Amino acid sequence: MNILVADFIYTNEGYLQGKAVAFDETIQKIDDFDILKNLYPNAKIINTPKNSVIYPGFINSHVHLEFSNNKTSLEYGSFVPWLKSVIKNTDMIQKCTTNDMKRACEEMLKSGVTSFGAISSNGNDLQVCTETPQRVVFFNEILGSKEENSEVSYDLFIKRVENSLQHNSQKFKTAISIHSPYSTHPILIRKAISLAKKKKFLLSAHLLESKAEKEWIEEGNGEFYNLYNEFFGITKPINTKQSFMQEFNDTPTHFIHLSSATLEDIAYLESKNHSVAHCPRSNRLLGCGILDVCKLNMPWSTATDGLSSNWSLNIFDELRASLMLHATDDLHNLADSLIKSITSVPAKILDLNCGVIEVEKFADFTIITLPDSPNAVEEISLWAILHTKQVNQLYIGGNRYV
Ligand code: MCF
Ligand code: FE
Repeated sequence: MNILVADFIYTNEGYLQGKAVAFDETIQKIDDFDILKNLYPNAKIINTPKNSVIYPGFINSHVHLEFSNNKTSLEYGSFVPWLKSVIKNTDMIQKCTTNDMKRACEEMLKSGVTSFGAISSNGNDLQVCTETPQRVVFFNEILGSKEENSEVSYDLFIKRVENSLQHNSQKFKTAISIHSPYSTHPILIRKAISLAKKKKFLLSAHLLESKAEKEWIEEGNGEFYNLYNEFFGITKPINTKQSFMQEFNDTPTHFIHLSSATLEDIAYLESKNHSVAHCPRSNRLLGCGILDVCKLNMPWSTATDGLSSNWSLNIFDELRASLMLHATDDLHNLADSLIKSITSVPAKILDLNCGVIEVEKFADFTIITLPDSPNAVEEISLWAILHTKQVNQLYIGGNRYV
């Protein structure tokens, strides 16, 4: 048994002061230090520096590890030019080494991320995801816009799903990602969703990210028209906005972005119990605007997306950017919501037994240290976001990794 002591503990009831947490692989009890010490006299005591805060380990619900070697290769500023640059750099994934991906996992770890959702385009990230200390929801991606190639694409996808299934464990969960309405043929969508239902796999999909995507799936024109015509000889979208959203009606899905969704689209997705990953830096860099998260009624997480559309996987960098980009929202409420968006909310979305400091949850902890005492407990979320670059300690399943 271990007893972790810090000035503050973040719980769903707010920041507790003067308490400690007893844990082994899971959390056993949260109480006064003296009470825990009496209850577990042989426990190892872990002290933390003054002004430290214990958070549940952070969850980054959406990342693409296979693009971890991008720094200056992809074109930023506008979505379709970015997508063209991805298509042009098809060897990027092949050139991304195990070390590039390990470094990406480490960067997340040092910023407090103890679980992440990995979109796997190719399966090249499987080994890294099974060996990293973090919990991983491994979303095997399916895409392909040509009907005549759908059988081959599906067979390759199933092989990747089967490979990943062999690694299912307490720390690794196989899931499915349908890339997007513009890139995935309805035949593939239906097969993948019916597999997800049958095997109880979590589902994710990029949706309504750019204005160009919205124009294409709503009206069949805009920048995507030229792209699809030029690259694939396709002149009509393979899914409309409605047809795509309807495919997911009875399978709550973690949609990514929604930065170009209308209020009506959002109300529809809310009514079907879906959730969304907000990736503010990715959206900014690819010219996709910003999702107004404070107005949402559906669960939303904050995620980094991949290094394909970001300059770091440090989750605190993402939270700081979000604070700046949502410039007119109440600062303290936003800071509190942002902490929820990387803890309890994504834990529910990804069905992980962590994300809150509560008895029986996994002992996944991120400990940060504020540079000075906070004037008010209510302000801790903001100070933590503004001042943290790296965490002080980090535990996953009761084991220390930072
Ligand atoms: O989330 C960002 C932007 N939106 C869509 N896709 C991706 C992102 N980062 C990487 N991707 C991948 C996606 O998984 O890029 C490819 C897919 O494999 C685009 S389709 C050729
Ligand atoms: Fe993405």
